[in-house]
Amino acid sequence: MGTALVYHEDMTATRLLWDDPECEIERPERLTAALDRLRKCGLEQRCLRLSAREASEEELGLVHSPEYVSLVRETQVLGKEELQALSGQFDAIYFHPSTFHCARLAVGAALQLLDAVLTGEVQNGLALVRPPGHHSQRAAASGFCVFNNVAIAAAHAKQKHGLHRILIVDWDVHHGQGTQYLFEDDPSVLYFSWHRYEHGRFWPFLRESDADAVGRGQGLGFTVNLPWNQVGMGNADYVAAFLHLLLPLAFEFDPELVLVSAGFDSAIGDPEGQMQATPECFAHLTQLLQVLAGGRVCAVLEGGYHLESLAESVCMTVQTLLGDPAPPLSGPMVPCQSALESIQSVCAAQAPHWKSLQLQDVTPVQTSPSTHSSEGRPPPLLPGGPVCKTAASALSSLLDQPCLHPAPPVCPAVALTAPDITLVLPPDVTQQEGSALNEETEAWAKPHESLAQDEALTALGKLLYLLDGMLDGQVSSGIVATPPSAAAATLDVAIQRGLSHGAQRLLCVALGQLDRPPDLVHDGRILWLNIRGKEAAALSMFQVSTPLPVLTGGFLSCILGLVLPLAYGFQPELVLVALGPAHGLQGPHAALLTSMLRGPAGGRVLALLEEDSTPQLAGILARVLHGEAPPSLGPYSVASPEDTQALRYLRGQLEPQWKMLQCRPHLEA
Ligand code: Q9C
Ligand code: ZN
Repeated sequence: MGTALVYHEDMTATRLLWDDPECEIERPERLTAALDRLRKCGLEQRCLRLSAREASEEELGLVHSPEYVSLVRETQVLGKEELQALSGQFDAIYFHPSTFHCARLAVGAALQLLDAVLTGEVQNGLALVRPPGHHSQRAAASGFCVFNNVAIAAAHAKQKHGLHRILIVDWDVHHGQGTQYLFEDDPSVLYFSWHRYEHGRFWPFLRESDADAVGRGQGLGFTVNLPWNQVGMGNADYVAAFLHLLLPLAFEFDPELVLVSAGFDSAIGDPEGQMQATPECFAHLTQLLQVLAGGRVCAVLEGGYHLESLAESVCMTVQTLLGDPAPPLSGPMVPCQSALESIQSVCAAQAPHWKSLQLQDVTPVQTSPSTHSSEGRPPPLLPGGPVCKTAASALSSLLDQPCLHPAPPVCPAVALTAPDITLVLPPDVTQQEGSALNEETEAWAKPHESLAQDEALTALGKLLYLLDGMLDGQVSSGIVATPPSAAAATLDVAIQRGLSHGAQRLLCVALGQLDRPPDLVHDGRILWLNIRGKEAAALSMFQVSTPLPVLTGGFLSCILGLVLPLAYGFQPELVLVALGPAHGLQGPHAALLTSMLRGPAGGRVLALLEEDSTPQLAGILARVLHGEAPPSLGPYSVASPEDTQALRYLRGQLEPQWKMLQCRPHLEA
């Protein structure tokens, strides 16, 4: 359905006219660097370009006082001295004669994006704006922000489009206190922000940025603050926060729209944030949000002051909005202790307000000192220390390449044997697909009785063809339908073929009656996860089985609390999702699982389903593999005690090996 990119060149006009070390980082080049990179990577050309309009004063009045709007309007005619004097009345603010015009364009850009998404003109989009917005309050500018772009967009979505549930995700490294104040008693806006906090010693130095600020009155539980108490938070910490905290809440909230306060000062290299997350991490954060609200995601730029890091992170975000799979994450996927302490303190503060968090045990895990010493990475060091040097060199090697992920992406392919399913197939795959049914296929089929039938052999030929395409990088993902009797054998061949092709890590998610092939190697190259095992069991760290959870809540906590942490920790080259006999999954659930498994595998997901599956199921899987949003699961229902018990048991068993499962810190015994 498309991705909008909203921009206007005039937003480069506002700039600092005097000496102020605190404000000089917010400069026009931020926008031009981001836009240039989008062009060079061919991403801008793939978007629907919208030219930003100015917001009306009525629209500004949705969240700002008339007196404040007048004050900003009047800055247009002030001289430099007067501008400087007025700026001094606010915290970290500069005004320029063009500020009012730019700030109205910034709001207008957010509104245009929102309207394009909510009228169905596009699926999602990004507004590239200056000045940023999330520190701006009803009657005050703050932290480079003049009008609160995202807050006005949320108010407009409620007022003009009649929306009832809006999720704001603020991944900027600063606390968007302005947005928090504007919605703190409003249960129709769930505001989530993570931010550098350092126990209150980082700007804006507010007590109400801490985890125990959860909203007021009707809005209790609809403000979610995740304070980072150390610098150096990285990919594992950000992904863990999404899996264990934000996404459970977000699914329970069931938003109609996701607004992102998309600041990239939380990325590696940024002088303000001092964090370590690489640009690819923003592709993953975006992809994780796209499973909400039917994929209606509007991202609006906030901070981001390292031009290269900012530009690359913006590209990652746009590329993912366009539906391309997120590139694999680099670095060890082990959240640090400080991050886990923060996540756990938010869970404790929010648990009274959210059923989805009550599943989590809030007491820290006891471990022996010996296991503890071997885990995790060294604690982040202070600015100027070795960690920063590492970050800087990692960043420069990362950014040496002018364009990391050129468009267009590799296409997904679909090979279905069922004739009544009409889907668009990449022509090169469909035409050659017959040739895969050759002696090699027969050789692979030979050991399996169930593959002797013509039908099964045809399906196997298609599977081998797709699998080779995926392993060679010509095809990103695929679907194969097999006769029900041949599902297990086909899966077995797929695994063997993957291994013989040299795959080092293969994740196999088997739903329904599919047993782990008996002759499979136990050397860590295969992570076997059976959902619908008879009971929860971890036979080894590479062989896990869990019952199929019954309700939506149980299914979600299984995906977010088990499947994805394992998958992100394993970092597979390829994921096989097999919907075997009696898998019992409904379309939306299967689509969600398949869609989310694209993340940890760089998009390389091969789905196997049974030939007698409905065309709807095959169609829905083909669409999510192509990057479309899965359909909404609808209202949240809580997990059953049995499902919660199974999940807790498996987590307890597997946490020592798979650190992404952790959502609480480990205490020294
Ligand atoms: N060194 C945004 O990112 N200065 N605003 C903090 C700490 C203010 C950031 C000084 C930072 C404002 C939108
Ligand atoms: Zn910021």
